[in-house]
Amino acid sequence: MNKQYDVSDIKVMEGLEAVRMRPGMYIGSTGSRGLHHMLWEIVDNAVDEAANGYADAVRVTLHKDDSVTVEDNGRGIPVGIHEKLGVSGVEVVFTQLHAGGKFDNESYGFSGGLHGVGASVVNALSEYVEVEVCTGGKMYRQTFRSYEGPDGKMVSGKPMAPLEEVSRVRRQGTKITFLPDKRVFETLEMNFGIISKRLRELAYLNKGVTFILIDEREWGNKKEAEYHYEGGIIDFVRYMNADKTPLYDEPIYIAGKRDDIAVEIAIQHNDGYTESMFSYVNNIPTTEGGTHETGFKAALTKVMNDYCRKAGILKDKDPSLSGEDFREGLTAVLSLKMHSVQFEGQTKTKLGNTEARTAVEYVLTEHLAPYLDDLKNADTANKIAEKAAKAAKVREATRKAKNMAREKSKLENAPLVGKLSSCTGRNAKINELFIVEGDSAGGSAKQGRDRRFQGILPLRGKPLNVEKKRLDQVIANEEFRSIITALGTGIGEDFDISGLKYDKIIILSDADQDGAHIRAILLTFFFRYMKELITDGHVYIGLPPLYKIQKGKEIRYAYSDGELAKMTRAIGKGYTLQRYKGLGEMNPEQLWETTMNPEHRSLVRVELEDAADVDHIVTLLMGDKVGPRREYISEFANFNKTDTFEEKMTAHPAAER
Ligand code: TTJ
Repeated sequence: MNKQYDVSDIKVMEGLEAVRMRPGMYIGSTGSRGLHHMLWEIVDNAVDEAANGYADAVRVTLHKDDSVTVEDNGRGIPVGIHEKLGVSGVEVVFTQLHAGGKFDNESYGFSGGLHGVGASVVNALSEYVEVEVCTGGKMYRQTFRSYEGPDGKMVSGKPMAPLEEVSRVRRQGTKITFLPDKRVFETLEMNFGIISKRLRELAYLNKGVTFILIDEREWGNKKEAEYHYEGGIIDFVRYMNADKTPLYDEPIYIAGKRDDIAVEIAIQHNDGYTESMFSYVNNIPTTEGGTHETGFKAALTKVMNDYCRKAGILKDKDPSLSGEDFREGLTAVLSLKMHSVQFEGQTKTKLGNTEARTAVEYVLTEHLAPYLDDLKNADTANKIAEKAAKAAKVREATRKAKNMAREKSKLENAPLVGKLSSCTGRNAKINELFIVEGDSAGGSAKQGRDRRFQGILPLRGKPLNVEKKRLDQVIANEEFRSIITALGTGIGEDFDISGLKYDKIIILSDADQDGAHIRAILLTFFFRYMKELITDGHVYIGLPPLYKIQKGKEIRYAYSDGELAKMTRAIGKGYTLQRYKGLGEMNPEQLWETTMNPEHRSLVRVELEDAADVDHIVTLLMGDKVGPRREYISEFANFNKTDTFEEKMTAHPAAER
């Protein structure tokens, strides 16, 4: 080790220690979200390499000791000595804040604006990181560690030695293994479902790249998933329409570039009424939409209206169709790759760059207009146009009906709130509304509640699945009408949060499949028609206990299997155990004590991402066809394809040189 190395070493350490002092600032939280964020930081680097065409496989392995390995078959992190810093590129990437991963911006192409904090942050928050780079026929290795120094101060992400050449190899790529530090994170348990879902999404967004997830944490129960889509977002759109009836067989696919912004669009209408738009920028979901979605909508409306006039579906005297009409039953994926991304909005998932709007408008117009004019696409074009024309007619009829209903309700002046038991207090800032599954649980809730501030609305059976319905049909549904009336906000375009009569809307459903389904339907309803309730944090899920443990006079409740195991261990022998199959099995006092009393209950606040996720999953689980549902359920099943990855790791053309 030379002097220079020591000097830069000290400077670097200060940076990483700052990350340790305030982990939340760099990865959001030290809970499960933050833990997964660590993985995404590393995965993003491998995906960048693949997105730029230098790698075609990315593999994630979850190990028994809670460490995680991420590997790709790309060019490898640079191993040469950095001119100014005097250490290898690998060391720079893992020890320099901000430089992490974005070591050489020129050669990096597009990378995510939000996720760019990178590898050095992961290093700072890991007990150890082992880096293996294969490039130019050689394998290199370096290890970093975090530990308590002799003075009691934490040393973070310190290189144990400079990058070392270890052997000769033929393949190329980068392999990172890291163990998140248990002194930083509340949990080290990564979630197979969350990771596989994200890897599948990445596979759709990066066509041709194979993503593999291996979970070897459980003895004798190795789980694997592999995702690879030659069609990319075309396959994504097909998949999302898989349990619906598409209006035409081939999705419309458009790709183009403008002002250094790469735009990719896939579109397919189904015979339903809802619009499902999934937009991404640099592989990051833009849940709140933004300029690119605005550009998409504007261009789609313009191009389609032009077509309708040309094709004679609209006559000169007819008014143009609205954007909504063309988006009825539309499933679309919009994916942008661009530099200097600006995210806005409450959850920083809304694209703000104005040039993105122009780019999408340009690319869509440029490609969609000739596509529609092409005679071999006439059938598709006409189906879209005719569906929109019909949607416009229905919209007009709905408007009339709504006006009539409004007039009528004004006349009668008697809001219908069927089975709602309101609370006596009038303070909307503290009042709570429990939406309860089933009449019997509803009855218990009514008796058990604190009527001063808790209102109860029981739901009979399953509410209407809003996924397949138009707004007027949703409004006509009795269950939803009582929810809408109880809340006092109106719905859809008429939604006005200032009318909200409750601070918390708490969904109480059974801890079984049906309960989950009902919860998903309600969340989808709120997501689609009262989104602000969710973004403003008014929607909660109540968690009833799963078990009652009684020993003598002492009664305790367990809310998870883990908690049950802990409790029964602590209690010892001679207890009785009751498993609650539904809310209805609890008497009013028990329901109050365990689930409704603000001092003891646990609630989960629903965040926009959760609701958007539900939208994803709901689309999947609620359709009429059985095929795709089965696919979803067996998605996590085993299939042995590891060897293909080894093949890919060595067979990539760039590897042979
Ligand atoms: C940078 O520009 C020169 C050629 O190599 C580029 C590079 O760094 N490629 C690269 C980085 N491939 N894979 C990575 C990478 C992979 C993982 C899993 C983690 C990290 C931090 C980087």
